Amino acid sequence: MKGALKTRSEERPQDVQNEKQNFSTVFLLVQLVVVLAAIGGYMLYAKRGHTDLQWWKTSVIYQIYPRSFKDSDGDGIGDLRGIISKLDYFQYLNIKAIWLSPFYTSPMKDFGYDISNHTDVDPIFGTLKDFDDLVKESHSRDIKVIIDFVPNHMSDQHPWFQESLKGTGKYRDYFLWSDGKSSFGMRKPPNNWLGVFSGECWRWNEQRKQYYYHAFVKEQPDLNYRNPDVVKDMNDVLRFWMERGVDGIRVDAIMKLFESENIFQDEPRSNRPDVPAFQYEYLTHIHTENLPEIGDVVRGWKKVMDEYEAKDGQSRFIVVELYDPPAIRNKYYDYGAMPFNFDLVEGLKADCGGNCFMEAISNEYDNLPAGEWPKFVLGNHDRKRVSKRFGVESVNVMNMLLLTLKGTPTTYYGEELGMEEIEVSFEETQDPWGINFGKERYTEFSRDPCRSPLQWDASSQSGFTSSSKPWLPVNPGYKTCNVQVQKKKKDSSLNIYKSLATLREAPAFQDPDVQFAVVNDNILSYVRGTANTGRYLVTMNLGHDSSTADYTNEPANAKSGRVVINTENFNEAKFNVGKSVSLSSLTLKPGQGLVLKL
Ligand code: TEU
Repeated sequence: MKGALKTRSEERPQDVQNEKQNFSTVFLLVQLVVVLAAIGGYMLYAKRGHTDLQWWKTSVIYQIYPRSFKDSDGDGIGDLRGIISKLDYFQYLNIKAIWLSPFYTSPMKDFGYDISNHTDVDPIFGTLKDFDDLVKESHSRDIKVIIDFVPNHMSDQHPWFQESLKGTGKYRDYFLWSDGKSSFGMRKPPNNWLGVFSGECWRWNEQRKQYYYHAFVKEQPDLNYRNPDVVKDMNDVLRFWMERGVDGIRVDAIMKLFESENIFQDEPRSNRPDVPAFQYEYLTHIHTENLPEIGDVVRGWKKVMDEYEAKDGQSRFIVVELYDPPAIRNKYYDYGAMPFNFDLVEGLKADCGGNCFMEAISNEYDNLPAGEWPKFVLGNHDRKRVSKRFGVESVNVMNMLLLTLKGTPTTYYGEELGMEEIEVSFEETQDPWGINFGKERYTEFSRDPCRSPLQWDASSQSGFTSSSKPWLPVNPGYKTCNVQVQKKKKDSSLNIYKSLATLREAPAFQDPDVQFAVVNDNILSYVRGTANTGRYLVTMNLGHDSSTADYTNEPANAKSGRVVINTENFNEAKFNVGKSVSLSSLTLKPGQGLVLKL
């Protein structure tokens, strides 16, 4: 054995040479392994943090209300060509998904949510060719296109309803028809249900000599989903748009899809104080909202979309619209759709500050079914704008909140500029919901004020249209609040939004959970990210008083942080981007917010 071992002196030069070579080979191999491990680790990290999430998790969804976005032909109403002409705007903002409110053929009694042909574009908005171009142009810019799908009702001018009026043939039971009931010899609707926009929801039709049910305006009869042909035909509508390359759908008014089979049942009173008997909230909607039968229909849509996903491997997205708490809305995850979360749009207590916002946000996270993805919305075409609800001075901090939370954010057009609402007199009000409530109360309900044209520049009608009369007036403040002006100003709402939307793509703001830090009546703060992704502290004063706090403990666990984004309203150079800020005693005034790299 001994002889088998060689001492150093016994080694021949060739052996030494071999050993040297072996050593350098091993060294090279080790180096290679280290480099490969680093690449692998990085890929894994990148994958975990970002790339394996579907596009609808990583992107902001930007809602376009086509009437108000950009008019290309001078009729005062926005259109598809107008949108195409502005697609670069989304690239500027780093927005990767747009949702278009209805652009289909419509008599416009509810501004496009009353569809008379589901498979064509209304001439006001353009043509199918324009839509195809919009999809093509968007995709070439890496922007996904989500369309509004309106399954619950349609226009009374739709051929299916016109056929149904005859009372015979295939379309006879496509809608909810009833003889009503007789009370003291008088004909009456079958029940006490109310329309969502308030008032009656049963309308007598002389031709058919029956009542039909309409959850919204009388020109929007509800479809009857207990008829399998309706289900099938609406699936085909979906296929039509999937064939044209759309990436997702936002489903309108999902909660109203079914009504109790026995329509001779009244809904009970809600006993909510100060609600008059004709107002929708007067009743509790046990026969007309969120019936379990909706599940199978939504699953059917998911199946249709899965067919397309299977073809090209591209994830398709379904988000459904309902204003309900997690216990109700989260059922829609089981059906294959993401339910909108409107907790930040309505239901926040007056004077909501840090604690109260945390409660609203936790309501989403804590109730999320395992494996499902959270989401947040700040506004839409049915609700008051952020500047109206939280104050003009809070626009930036609210965008900071929306874009730094974990979950898919939806931004309503113009919120990136902090657009303000317009004033519309009762005489000029166009929205049927407002009109229903009369001169006394129309401002509570009218949606016209949040639908004014997007303010592009300081030229006539804010560059929205060449017409002298846009369909709704442009906000008189457009000369200073517009895209062109804000693009040039480094710390404008627009550029803060752009920075936030860009930062949001960092792995720290994707998968890692929100870890709440200092939270009090004013401050809401949280840490995003891990040691792997890099960590950020987001802190915002959402209350009414100045607040000084120590952030150095867990989860920030740092003495200072470097400012990455601020809300611009600081007037103190120490909060400028790039500055290091001490976390032991940090003061924020109402409306101020910071994103700090730890
Ligand atoms: O809205 C559905 C709808 O009724 C909610 O906005 C409503 O405020 C809530 O359910 C009341 O509790 C959708 C569209 O977003 C809206 O623009 C249409 O007018 C409506 O459907 C009818 O299509």
